[in-house]
Order: sequence, then C-alpha cells, then structure tokens
Amino acid sequence: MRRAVCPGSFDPVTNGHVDVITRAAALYDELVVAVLVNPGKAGLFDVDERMALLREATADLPNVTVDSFTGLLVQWCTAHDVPVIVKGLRAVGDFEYELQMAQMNRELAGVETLFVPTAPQVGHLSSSLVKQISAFGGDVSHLVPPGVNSRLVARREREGE
Ligand code: COD
Repeated sequence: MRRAVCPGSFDPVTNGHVDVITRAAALYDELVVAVLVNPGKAGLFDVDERMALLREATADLPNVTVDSFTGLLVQWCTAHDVPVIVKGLRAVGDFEYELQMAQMNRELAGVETLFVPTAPQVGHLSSSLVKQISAFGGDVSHLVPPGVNSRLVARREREGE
C-alpha cells in the first residue's frame, strides 16, 4: 500500500491546493491531507472548519482522508507509517524553503518529499491572497472551492453588519 501526506495550513483550501491533492491522489493508494494545528497562530478559519472544507473539496476523491497534526510533521509521518510528503511548488521562493525542509525531514526521519509543480492556471494562488481579496469585497469564486467561497462571503456579510 503506497501512502503519502499532503500537509499545510489550508486556511482556507484553494483551487491550487485541490490541484496538488488531486494529482497526488492519482499517484498513491492512500493520501492523507494533514492540517497543521499551530497554537501560536490563529487563522481565519479554525482547524475544524479547515478540515470540514477540505473534506467537502475532496469528496470526489475516495482515497483521500483529512487529519490534523501538531508539532513536527515527521513525527506524525512516523506515527502513521507514512513515508512520503507531497508538496506543491509555485515559484523559486517556495523551492528554497521547501528544499531545506525536505532535506531536514529526510535527515530527521527518512521521510522523502515529492514536489508537484503547480498548474499554470493556479500558480499565482495562495490562501493569504484569497483572504485579502475577499476581505475587501473582491470575488474569489473562481479561486476556491464553492464551499469556501460561500463561507468567505457569509463571514464578510456578518462582519459588515
Ligand atoms: N499551487 C501549488 N501548490 C500550492 C499552491 C498553489 N497555488 N498553494 C499552496 N500550495 C502548496 C504549498 O506549496 C504547500 O506545499 C501546500 O500547498 C500547503 O500550503 P499552505 O500555504 O496551506 O501551507 P504552509 O505552506 O503554511 O504549510 C507548511 C507546513 C505546515 C506543511 C510546514 O510548515 C510544516 O510541516 N510544519 C510543521 C512543523 C515541521 O515539521 N517543520 C519542518 C521542520 S524541518
């Protein structure tokens, strides 16, 4: 059984994440999408909401499950017997940081990292840009799964009241 993990903050999941997850799911028997629980950094969505949005966005991928983790990713990988991390790469900035983490994760626990190059149509996408655009009233419906868009719109309307 070939297993891998797609880790991230996913605050919230975007079409860029979904693209990487979909392509990784085609390469492995089981793919776990793991949301980092960072107690020092409150996100826009709490971890349970992020996980629910990820489950909605990946509902058509039967070999994908969603989990969360705290601390080191490789500790989660070792505990769950998952030997591969899949990451999306957008630009050179991603590469520099991700290469360093990949080398360290291999040194720490022998966990390999597979890089999936971003699809050109989503290469400019990030959760932080989506949040910024939405907060100022911009339309992000073409950048995120429908469930995320409706949550962002509802949140903005609540805050505007
Ligand atoms: N196209 C392609 N890939 C994308 C896109 C896009 N448009 N947007 C995001 N991605 C990729 C990112 O490159 C990343 O691989 C993944 O999707 C998740 O992205 P984010 O932004 O939701 O999550 P990050 O980058 O904040 O997540 C970082 C981790 C949580 C994975 C990382 O910090 C981590 O493993 N932390 C735990 C502590 C640890 O083990 N540290 C490492 C020590 S060596």
